[in-house]
Amino acid sequence: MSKAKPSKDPKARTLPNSAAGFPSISSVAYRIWEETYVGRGVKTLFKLNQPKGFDCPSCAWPDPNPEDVSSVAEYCENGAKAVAWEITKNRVDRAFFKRHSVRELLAINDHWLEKQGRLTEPMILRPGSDYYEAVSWETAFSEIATHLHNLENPDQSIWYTSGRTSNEAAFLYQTFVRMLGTNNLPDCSNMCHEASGVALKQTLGIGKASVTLEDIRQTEVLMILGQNPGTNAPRMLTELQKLKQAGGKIIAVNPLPEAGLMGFRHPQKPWEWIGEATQLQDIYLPVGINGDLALLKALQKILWEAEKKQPGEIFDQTFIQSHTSGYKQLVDHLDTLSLGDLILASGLPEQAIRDTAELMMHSKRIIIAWAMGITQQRNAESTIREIVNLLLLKGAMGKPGAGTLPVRGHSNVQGDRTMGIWEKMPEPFMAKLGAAFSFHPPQKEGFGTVQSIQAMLDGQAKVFFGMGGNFALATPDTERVVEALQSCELTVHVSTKLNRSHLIHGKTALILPCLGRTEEDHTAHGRQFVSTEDTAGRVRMSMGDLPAASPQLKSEVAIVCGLARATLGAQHPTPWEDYAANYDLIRDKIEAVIPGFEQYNQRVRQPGGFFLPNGARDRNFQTPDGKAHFTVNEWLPPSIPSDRFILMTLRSHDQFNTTIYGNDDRYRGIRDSREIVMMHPDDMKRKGLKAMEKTRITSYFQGELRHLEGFAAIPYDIPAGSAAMYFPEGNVLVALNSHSPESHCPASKYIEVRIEKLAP
Ligand SMILES: Nc1nc2c(c(=O)[nH]1)N[C@H]1C(S)=C(S)[C@@H](COP(=O)(O)OP(=O)(O)OC[C@H]3O[C@@H](n4cnc5c(=O)[nH]c(N)nc54)[C@H](O)[C@@H]3O)O[C@H]1N2
Ligand SMILES: Nc1nc2c(c(=O)[nH]1)N[C@H]1C(S)=C(S)[C@@H](COP(=O)(O)OP(=O)(O)OC[C@H]3O[C@@H](n4cnc5c(=O)[nH]c(N)nc54)[C@H](O)[C@@H]3O)O[C@H]1N2
Ligand SMILES: [Mo]
Repeated sequence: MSKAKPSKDPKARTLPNSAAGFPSISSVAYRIWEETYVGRGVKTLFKLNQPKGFDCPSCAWPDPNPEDVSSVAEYCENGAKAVAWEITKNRVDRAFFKRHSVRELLAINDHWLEKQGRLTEPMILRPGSDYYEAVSWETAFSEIATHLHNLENPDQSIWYTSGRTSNEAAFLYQTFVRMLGTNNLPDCSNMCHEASGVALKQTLGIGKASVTLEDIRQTEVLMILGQNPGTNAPRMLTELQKLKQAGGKIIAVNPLPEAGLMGFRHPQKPWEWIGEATQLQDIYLPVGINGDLALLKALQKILWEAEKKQPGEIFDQTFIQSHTSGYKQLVDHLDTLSLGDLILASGLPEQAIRDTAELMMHSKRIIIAWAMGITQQRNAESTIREIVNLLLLKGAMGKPGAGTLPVRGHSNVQGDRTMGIWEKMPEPFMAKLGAAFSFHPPQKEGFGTVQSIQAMLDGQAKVFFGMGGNFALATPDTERVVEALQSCELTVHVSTKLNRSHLIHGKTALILPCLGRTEEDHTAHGRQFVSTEDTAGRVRMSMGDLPAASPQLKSEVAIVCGLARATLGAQHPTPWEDYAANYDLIRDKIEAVIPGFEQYNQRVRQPGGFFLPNGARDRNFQTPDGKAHFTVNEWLPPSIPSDRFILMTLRSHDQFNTTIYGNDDRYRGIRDSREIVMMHPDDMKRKGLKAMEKTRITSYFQGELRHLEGFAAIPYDIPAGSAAMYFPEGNVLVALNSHSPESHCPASKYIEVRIEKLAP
């Protein structure tokens, strides 16, 4: 991707050792001032995550109980940035598109594109033209319908979803797509927590977290692997602080000493801005990239040796006997492993691992949290199953203060999956969906994200539709994705802001602008609200209260209904117009199809909403034999040539996925550039690289080479042999076929690379 405004030379500074506090408040104040009229911004913040407000459009961290919500808003710096970004006063209208050709926009950076403001009306790019032009909603829908009717079969269309879409919109959307006749419903989850869903479903019968906020407050030990809460789930820090105050211990497993794990000052408690930050982590394990599997096995091995000496003292044998299967096979496997090899592969000092095991040995209430550092690996499912093994050995499942915590990303990514956004929904769901809408849902498994890209490249798919998101940038292997999208007959995006996916287009392209979370949604039936599901499985209502950014915006629900009518025809029996007017009717259908939504319309209106059933939370495991499963996972010590590194791609403090708010990464002490690669100082010396020198990076995958030039090397506190750069810039280096085996989650945190000095 070319960049019009090259960023300045990065300035690395002393690292902060705590997160939040005064700088984060001033950063929010600045952003609100910059993006909006002040009054509108501040008033809106106070509605965030409040019982009658809207769900924060940023992360999926669990919402507190209504009685725990203080009079001050429940928000964080990055949630506030996401809101400010949506309620901007800037507009991208038809005059904007007259001024700028697609070619010209392509040369400008992504921060600038989104910064231009909210999209205001539907736009079309006709074949051969370089300018988007305004188009009516009717024409837009009939254009899409015509393309769909021209396909040889519905499997030639791809229907992507990003995780901001509400339950109501997502449910109708997948219903429409399945009525059309395809299960091609890839989503951002395919690149995110897909591996967690797969591994947890196999072992515990449910692909979601088993704990709630209450549990986090009651746990003795919380282990956090591969997650950066200070930046990506800042509201989690408040809970970590409470846990510490209650005497709980935190173990952080991360190649980087992330500021949010080291210490925390509460941004809404000014008296904490001076003085000592709460020291958060008790043990910090600077694991090498992908050393987690070996670490988890090493911990189990040490615990097992102790259990052999004191039977029943270390493991919860009562739980194991009554609720699990596969215990014998697991401990036999542990006997075959060499502790020395495991410790070596983890990249950690033996004593640190022994200290961790010691802490776990004497604790009964343990929670393990994880995110992208674990899921975006080639062996993601195995590592997650090892997390489950460790918890099950301790009986730390389905009781207060114990369990699994895969921290979800997008604010409603979990709800979208519950609503059926998945290329392979199970048979009972399909049967009920068919019965509720009197049709036969397609049987054939659809494409996930990686398979969708391949299908477009192979000419098997010709229409791409994106319900939110930024497919061109978020997906792996950027150059091939560009080729894939450009080979389509039609690309369509339902979006709030201009992004690169609008510029990397098929022969015909459409932009359909929609309402955001913060905005009022009025229909013929009155003011509507939607609902979302957070990481802990709580479903609650979300109602925006700002006027729409433009009178021509439609809600995502209305867009799905309009498109469904245009495509399926005037005679089609589903009352799309009624659904578009009255969302209660959609919720009635959800109730009819999906277990756990009994009395949906009534319970979603209660303050705080309601929790979905969660078998693992109640030790009622929904596996074929009703037990939680221990698993034996293959383990091969990693072998990479000595001149190569393992590179991870991650988020800076100033972005939301592909939305780039700015070029700083405050908590890591990096300023003014995203075009950097973090390396251990010894590795830099070995490669003859001085600080800020430009590099040439080559990635290797199955004989394929990919290159990235000009990124500045920065000496950083990262294990030797590991390197880091930002997502999405690093995506050009991720091979499409480099993913985990079972869930096909792109291995964007495990890229084998060579890093050299760029020849002048
Ligand atoms: N402000 C903000 N909030 C967000 C987002 C955002 O972009 N901005 N994105 C949202 C989304 S969709 C998601 S999925 C989440 C993502 O939230 P995170 O998973 O926290 O996001 P990443 O930046 O990808 O960071 C992953 C962490 O894993 C560590 N890591 C990398 N490789 C390894 C490894 O091999 N082992 C271990 N133990 N650690 C490793 C990295 O050092 C980093 O700290 O956040 C959500 N919230
Ligand atoms: N290398 C690498 N690649 C990654 C990752 C990584 O860590 N490393 N992380 C992966 C992960 S975890 C994820 S979740 C994906 C994210 O992938 P996506 O979800 O596809 O990307 P986003 O950047 O979140 O999408 C941003 C766009 O969404 C639109 N938008 C914002 N709000 C709304 C709304 O309310 N409705 C609609 N319709 N549109 C809206 C805006 O136009 C904005 O430009 O990326 C993945 N890709
Ligand atoms: Mo994500």
